[in-house]
Amino acid sequence: MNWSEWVADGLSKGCTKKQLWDVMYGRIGKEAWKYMDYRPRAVNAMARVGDVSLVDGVLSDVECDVLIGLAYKKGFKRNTVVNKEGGDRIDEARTSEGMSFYKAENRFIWEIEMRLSKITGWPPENGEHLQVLRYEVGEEYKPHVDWFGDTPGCMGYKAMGGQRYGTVVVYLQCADEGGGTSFPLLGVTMNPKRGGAVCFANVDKTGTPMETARHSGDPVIRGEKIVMTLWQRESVFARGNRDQGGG
Ligand SMILES: O=C(O)CCC(=O)C(=O)O
Repeated sequence: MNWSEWVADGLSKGCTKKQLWDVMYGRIGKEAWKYMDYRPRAVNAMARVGDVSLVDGVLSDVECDVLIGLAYKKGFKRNTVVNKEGGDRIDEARTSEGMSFYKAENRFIWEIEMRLSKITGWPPENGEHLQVLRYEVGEEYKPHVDWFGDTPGCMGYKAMGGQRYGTVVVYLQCADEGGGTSFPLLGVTMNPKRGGAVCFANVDKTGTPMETARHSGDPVIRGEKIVMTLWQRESVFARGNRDQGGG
């Protein structure tokens, strides 16, 4: 059996990508990159810049409306970021409001989790709970990274499923002006259509965090922007429904 067959066999038997990577990297070192891209990817991307992909038609108009309706019903509150001690704090860098669904909260949410897993090729059990973010005029999420650093605060988050390997931002409602998702180090702004998504890896092929994954939710100039985000972990994510601060 060659390494490609070995990876396919392992995945079909339920091994995680991390388990396979660890064995293969131990045996053949960096050669392992040839056989396994150890991170989430957008499978049907319309466009790619570096590790950032634009995917159209992830959700229908009706699905966007239903998600917005469910999010309003559960209620929004001011978003936070992770502080050095591991708590969440309100910060002017992130002025949006947000809410979280439980994982597989209902059949509809479960189906969307499955769809995002298929699009990214990353296991659904590694996903954090889906969150909806709402930005009014002037609101934004300044440039930041989603991956966890080595501060004591981040260690607590990392203990529950490891590093944040991938991010998916699905646009449920586009602003009339402004509000794109920008990657300053790549010099690109993604403006998906309603129902489309920006997907990007936060780590390189070896699982090391990348500075190029730094991104922003740009200020809304006109209208209102509503997105749904998914953070995908290195391994199985086990946690309740607490909103998680940005990286
Ligand atoms: O709102 C956006 O465009 C990006 C959201 C974001 O940066 C995040 O949730 O990490």
